[in-house]
Amino acid sequence: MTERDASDRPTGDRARDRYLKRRRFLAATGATGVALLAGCQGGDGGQDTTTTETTGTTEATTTETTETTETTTEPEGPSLAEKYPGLRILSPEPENAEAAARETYTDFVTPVEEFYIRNHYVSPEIEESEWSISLTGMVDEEVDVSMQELKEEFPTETVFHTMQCSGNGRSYFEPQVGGNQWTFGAVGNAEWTGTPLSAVLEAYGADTADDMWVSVMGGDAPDGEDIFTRSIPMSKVMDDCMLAYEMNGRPLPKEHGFPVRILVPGWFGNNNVKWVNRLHVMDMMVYGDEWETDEQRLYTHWQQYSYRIIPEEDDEAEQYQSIDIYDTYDQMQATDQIRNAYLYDQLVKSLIGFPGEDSTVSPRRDGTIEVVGAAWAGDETVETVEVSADGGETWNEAEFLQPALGEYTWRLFRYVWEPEPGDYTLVSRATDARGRSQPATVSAPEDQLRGIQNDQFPWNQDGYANNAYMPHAVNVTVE
Ligand SMILES: Nc1nc2c(c(=O)[nH]1)N[C@H]1C(S)=C(S)[C@@H](COP(=O)(O)O)O[C@H]1N2
Ligand SMILES: [Mo]
Repeated sequence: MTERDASDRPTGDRARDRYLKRRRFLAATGATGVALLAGCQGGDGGQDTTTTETTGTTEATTTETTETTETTTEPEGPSLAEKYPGLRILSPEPENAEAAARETYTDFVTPVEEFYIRNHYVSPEIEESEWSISLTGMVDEEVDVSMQELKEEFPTETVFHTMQCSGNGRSYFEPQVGGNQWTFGAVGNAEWTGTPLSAVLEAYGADTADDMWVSVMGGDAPDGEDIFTRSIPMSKVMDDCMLAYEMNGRPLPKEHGFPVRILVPGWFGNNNVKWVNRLHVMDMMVYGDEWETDEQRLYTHWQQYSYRIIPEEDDEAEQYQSIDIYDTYDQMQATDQIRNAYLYDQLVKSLIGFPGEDSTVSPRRDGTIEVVGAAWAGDETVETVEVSADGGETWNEAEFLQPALGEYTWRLFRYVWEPEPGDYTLVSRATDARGRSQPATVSAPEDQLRGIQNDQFPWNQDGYANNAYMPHAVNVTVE
């Protein structure tokens, strides 16, 4: 619980004040907000930001127009905390940060300043004009596709996609597991714009049969490190995957994959490879000798070893060349076919955004309080959300705040609550269109669960995919 106490509002608010002050300062000096947010896209060869000591002020400013006088070795410019005032930073290098306040889950669109960042390696500094994506493998023509070609020669699409890190909620596992201790904040909903991947594959004669895979590789791994690679089944690729270059109507920020990432709508964050530099069309996932060396799991690490549901009793995940069940929940239940589920589409989950953690609230004039939150279900739609004010003993159906805007985006919900003064434990529970609900708790490791059973989410070695509602409860005092 101390994790959450520490992570709610205060730091976010202080950082936001600084951010707003900075924005005002930038406006006064004629710099645009875009320059601050987009940081690394200076039009000329000048990398990242240009630091100018303006006379009469001690504050450095970032502009797109000022001439570069020298190239510094260390990139200057706003710190991670300044750029993302709504985040609680877990590690500055590589950049890992989650939404600091529950309030983030009362807005339909998550502003970039509050959208979590999850990096295994430090974000690379990339010059868009020098970047291209290699298309290799089972294609008629192996080519390098430039960013310009991607943007100008193919159709453009936009989609709302709620993206959650599969490690979100990891800190609530008992006993605790290693890795970043994400609480509730590693999820956000953004509008993403880019080129449908199907258009690029078709243009260059890729084999797009249903049993094929596209292995998507990131350009961020330093020499000698495992390349962030995810194998995505062709049916999903052809359906709706996108090479995204905009987030909420602006170029992708550096930390979110500038200049281009793959978007796998409805699927866990780990599939949404950033800084994409290669797409390999193949008839299986990255697997075996061809993709790893004796010393290193060069391409296989993040697909076959990591991002798997591994109970306590297993040494490591069982590897497969190919699977034909992609739905994560279905994989978790089909343990005779897949011993350790791969983290693909997101499980049904919800979060209360208001009231905040450990807050004191007074009812409105009519004696009611509006409990507001967000619910999502991967590539399924959310059917119902229920709210309990007594820690899950009794439930009340919530209403949706807006019509469904596609199956990949969360829906905000509201429950009008009429409490007496006192202390309460609020929880929310969502159910998807297939009737699957959030389980109550996380199992004990000894139970060796591989799937959701008896209202319990399986404790697993790497702390993935926790969608149990009780660990996400909010304690509030009503005045
Ligand atoms: N190349 C690359 N892509 C990556 C990662 C990474 O470390 N390297 N992290 C992944 C994980 S685990 C998540 S949850 C999402 C996070 O995306 P975001 O930082 O834009 O929120 O990016 C994914 N794509
Ligand atoms: Mo993640």
